[in-house]
This record gives sequence, C-alpha cells and structure tokens, in this order.
Amino acid sequence: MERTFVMVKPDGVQRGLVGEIVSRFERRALKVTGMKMMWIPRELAERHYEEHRDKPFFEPLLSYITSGPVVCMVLEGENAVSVIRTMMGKTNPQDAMPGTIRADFAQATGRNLVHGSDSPESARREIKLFFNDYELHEYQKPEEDWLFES
Ligand code: IDP
Ligand code: MG
Repeated sequence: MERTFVMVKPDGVQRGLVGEIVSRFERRALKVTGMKMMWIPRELAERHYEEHRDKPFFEPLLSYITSGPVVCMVLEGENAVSVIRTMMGKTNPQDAMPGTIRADFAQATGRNLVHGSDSPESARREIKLFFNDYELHEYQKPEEDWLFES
C-alpha cells in the first residue's frame, strides 16, 4: 500500500467542496489515515512548494495557499499517488479531463482546488512536513476484503 499527501486548498474550503472532494476518495475506497484543517503559515507554504521558488507564480501561489484554511489528508491505497493525481486532473483545470475534480469544479490554474503529491518521494516528504506520527492511524475497514483479488 502507498500513502500520499492530499490537500483541499483554500478555494475548496471557501466554496464548500470539502465533502464532495473527500467523498470522491472515500467512494474509491482510498483510506483516510490522517486528516486535519489548518491555516498554513507562510514558512511551511514556502517549504511545501520549494521546487517552485524560482517560478513567476511562486508569490501568487504562496498568497493563494495561505489565504484561508485548508484541509490536509493522508490517503492510502494501491498506487495512491498516481490514482489520486488522475482523479485530480491536470494542473490547469481547462486541460483536465471531465470527471476529474479540477475539470468538474474549477476553471483556473491558480484556483485549482486540490493538491496531491506527484511521486512517492514527494509524498513521504510532504506527509512529514504536515503530519506528526501520532496524527496518522493504521486501522482495518471491513470492506477491505472486497477491494482486491486475494
Ligand atoms: P500540481 O499542483 O498539479 O502538482 P505544480 O506544477 O506542482 O502543479 O504547481 C503547483 C501549484 O502552483 C498548482 O497546483 C497551481 O495552484 C499553482 N500553479 C502552477 N502553475 C501556475 C501558473 O502558471 N499560474 C498560477 N499558478 C500556478
Ligand atoms: Mg506539484
């Protein structure tokens, strides 16, 4: 099983889409192993997005992501990183496939509702940035026996 870091960004919270977005992951039987609301301090936002430090959109990105509370999650499932990236859709919602979160609810790259780690290495780094060990939980769900061929 793989874990990934997912965030409903401030626009998702303000637009009342937390339930809709989380529900899509739950329906897909991805397991929520951690979840919390937070208002990201600028310093943490800078570390989270450090790969984009030299991009022209870095400052607008920081002010977007710190503009209101977000909902952070750790989700677990087979190939969770790529499964969730597919469910999110392309960075620019206008290029995203219908049926993806970004295509179904967003219109602009700078207001694209969700973040999901882009590789297992990024996932490990981001989970550590946002969660303490005691905020992550291992548990069994009865439906698990029905998710995969044994
Ligand atoms: P991702 O979120 O699909 O992984 P990244 O390229 O890692 O996309 O960019 C991180 C975030 O930065 C995007 O989700 C989006 O919010 C923002 N962003 C990326 N490119 C642009 C841009 O050209 N203009 C404005 N914001 C951007
Ligand atoms: Mg990214």
